[in-house]
Amino acid sequence: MDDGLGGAKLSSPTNGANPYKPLEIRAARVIVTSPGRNFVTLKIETSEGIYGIGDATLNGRELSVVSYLEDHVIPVLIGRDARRIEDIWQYLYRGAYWRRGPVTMRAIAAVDVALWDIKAKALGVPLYDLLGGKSRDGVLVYGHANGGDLNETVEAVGRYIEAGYKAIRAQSGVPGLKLAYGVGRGDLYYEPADATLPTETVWSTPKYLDFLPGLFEKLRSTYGFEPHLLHDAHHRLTPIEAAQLGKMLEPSRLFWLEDATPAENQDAFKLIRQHTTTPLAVGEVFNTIWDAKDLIQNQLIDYIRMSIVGSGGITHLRRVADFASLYQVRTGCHGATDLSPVTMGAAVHFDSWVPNFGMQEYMRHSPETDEVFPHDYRFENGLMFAGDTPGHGVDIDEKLAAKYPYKPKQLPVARLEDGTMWNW
Ligand code: CS2
Ligand code: MG
Repeated sequence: MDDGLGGAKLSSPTNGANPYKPLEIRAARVIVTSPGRNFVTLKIETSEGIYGIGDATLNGRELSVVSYLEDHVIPVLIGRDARRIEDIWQYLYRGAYWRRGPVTMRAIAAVDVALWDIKAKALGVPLYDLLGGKSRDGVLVYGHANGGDLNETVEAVGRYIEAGYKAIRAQSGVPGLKLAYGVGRGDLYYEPADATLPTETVWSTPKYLDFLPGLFEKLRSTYGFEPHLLHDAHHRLTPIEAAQLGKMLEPSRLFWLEDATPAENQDAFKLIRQHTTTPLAVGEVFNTIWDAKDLIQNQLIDYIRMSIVGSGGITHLRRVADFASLYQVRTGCHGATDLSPVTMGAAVHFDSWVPNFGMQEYMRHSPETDEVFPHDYRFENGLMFAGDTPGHGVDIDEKLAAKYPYKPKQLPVARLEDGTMWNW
């Protein structure tokens, strides 16, 4: 039937019955739990009884996001149609007036991921299908090998290779430095936020630069060039020191050198690029596309490490990934233990879809954490696989979560040997 205005009436597969009814947001609450470490989770419930959950954990500053959600976001969510993800995203971003930043963008991320979870559940599909379907079956992940010294670290990398990992990040204690970044208890778990007040660590770049190239030479001579090797300089170097390190590591052909220098001044990476071809990854502390725009546009990095929880959710990270793909920059999402299984679940769906996928960080959560957050993603032979449960495939056991009350913990700080405050 033609109404003469060109709006042809198409026959619908469900004969007009719209399975996809308005989903009014009826309630939302924040769940704080500490099964091994602190996590903040937002649960949104709708009129059709369909609920969604999103991660809002900001390591060492958790309660700031709890307040942002409870005092400022949840009151404006109630009554809205959960299907309108984009409008709610814009409402929370533009409507905040005070844009960006780790607290605001984590609060927005929690709402966003919960809404994508709800929409996928309402349509009965796994999240990757909503994003455009799988571009790959399994996503390449890297694990964290670390040791108190060179030999311990080399052995730890060996254990990861035996466990089927194809990519391993290697972090080691540095001779002459008591507490180096990335060195923790045992192989699988490392939680930096380990004390109620920040642990003071001492850093020396000269000691680190003397030691680190030797570690990767040893790793390559021991395991060859097949395993992908990664390293996190954790924002500790000046641009020229980062250039020196990148150059010294070139023969070891790293998959990436991460956070070589703080990136507030994105142009700082020009100096590094001038001197080395070691691939560069950055972005875990970024919150919006603006933190990365110049780095990507000027081809100053190879991997963008922004995460779903850190950068306003799937809605915003999709934009970052699409922008990065124009410059052949690939994703390398942050996935440390302080990003909850909810973020890991959503990330594996995102990674299964995103065309310019590079690598996913996978720092295992503790058994207690996995129990509180049942999930259907699985690790097999160096790859992570998304499940097919409708939604992002992660849930929260609220009764169990209540057994683990919040424990105030802060991230360490770093000072140079002369006492100067430095980057942890
Ligand atoms: C690190 C993180 O995994 C990484 O790449 O940079 O472990 C980081 O130190 C923590 O997420 C901080 O909370
Ligand atoms: Mg890092």
